Parts: sequence; C-alpha cells; structure tokens
Amino acid sequence: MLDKQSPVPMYAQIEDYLKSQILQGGFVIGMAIPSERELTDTFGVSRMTVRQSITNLVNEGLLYREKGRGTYVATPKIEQPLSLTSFTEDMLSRGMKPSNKLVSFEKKIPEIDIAQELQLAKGEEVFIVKRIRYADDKPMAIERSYLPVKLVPDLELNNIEGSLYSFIEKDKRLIISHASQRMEAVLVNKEDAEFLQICMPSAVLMIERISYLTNDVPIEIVRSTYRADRYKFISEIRR
Ligand code: 16G
Repeated sequence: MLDKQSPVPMYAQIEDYLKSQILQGGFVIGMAIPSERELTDTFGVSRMTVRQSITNLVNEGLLYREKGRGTYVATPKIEQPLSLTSFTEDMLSRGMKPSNKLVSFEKKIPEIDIAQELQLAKGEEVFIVKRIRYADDKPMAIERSYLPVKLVPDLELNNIEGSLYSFIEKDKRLIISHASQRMEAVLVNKEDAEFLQICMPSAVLMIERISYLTNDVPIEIVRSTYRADRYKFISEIRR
C-alpha cells in the first residue's frame, strides 16, 4: 500500500491512510485503530515509523491514546464561528447539552487593568464570575467574567447557573451589540488543567473578549481558557 519510491516519507503516507479511514468513516468515533504491531506488519515498516504517524494524528486531535489500552478515534472538535453568541446558545444549536459549574462568585473592586477596560470610575465594583462550561457533561472551557455592578446590580447565583446572556438580555433588557476579542495559544496552567481535566503540558486557547452595549458601554470582560483538543475557531473571510 505504501509507495517506497515516493519522496513522501513513510510515516506521512501511513498518516494519510489513517486520516482517510477516519474522515471516510472506515474508523468511527470511539473505535480502536489497529495496534502499532498490526500496522507495523501491514505496512512492513518499523514501529518507530508507525508511532510517528500516530503521534502526529494525536497532536492534530484526530486520535487519542489510552494508557495500556490502545489508540482511539477522537470526537471531532467543535467548530466555533467567531461570533457574538453565548455558550448556551452555541451548544444548544449543536444539539448538545450545556451546563455550568460555578467555581466562584464575588463582588469587589477589580484590578486596574479590568477597571480601565470596563471604563469604571475609582472605587466602582464588578462581579467576578468563574465558571467551568460543559457540553454533554464534558468540560470545554473555563470562563472568568467581569461585569460592572452598576449595570447588573441584582445579578444572583441562580442567574449564572443558567445563561448569563439571557439574564442580561431578557431580564435586564440590555442589548449586547459588539465586542472585541483576542485569542492566543498558551500552555495550560495547573489550576485550569485540573478544571478542564487535561494533562500538563497541554496547549489551550485563551480568549479575552470585551463586550459592549449599543451605546458603547462595556458590559463584560471575559477571560476564557478553551480546550484546544475540543475546540477550533473558524471565521469566514473575504477579500
Ligand atoms: C460566551 C462568551 C462569554 C459569555 C458567555 C455567556 C466567549 C469567549 N465568551 O462563552 O463572554 O459570558 O458566552 O454564556 O465567547 P451563557 O449565556 O451561556 O452564560
């Protein structure tokens, strides 16, 4: 099956073969792929070569390894358009069940950088909401939201157990109109690794979003850490 004369290295050809099996449904989600030994025999290459192909696909998020058991086909990552939607809306629109675990909920005067970004006067307080967000009971992201107390003074525990956007828009009748967002890849820290149930070191996607109401008043800063093995962000761009 391999072309030994090809300039494409053996590991890349095996990788292409495994990838096409996954994408065309030969190997389905959750199924174990053939063992390293079986692949070694099938392709007549060294175990190192097979391992290299599998490692590349694990790093791409198409496969995952389970210690002592084997290598399995991973659930495809969530493809999240870069849009101003809430976590609850995003998950429901995919037919997944959103849920939250509240880690902390405080009311205090924020650090100077948050106060400046939220355009707060000296001494003005924010609510700080830290939640783990789940889709179908799997941890996806950790969100730390900062909201000016003066805009949502009656924010309570039961509001953030559900959808925060629904509270802001339906209960408070405020309109979230636009946002600026930046995203970067970082290595997960110890605390977030525990919340997200991932090993260290793992790459995660860090997002900071500042959302504004129609009158350009900042309503929320969110600093989120997303599991990079479960999420990819996509956008339509035109020239
Ligand atoms: C999204 C937003 C977050 C917002 C949350 C509300 C990003 C990076 N974050 O996750 O700012 O607080 O939705 O979700 O997009 P909820 O209405 O389900 O509580």
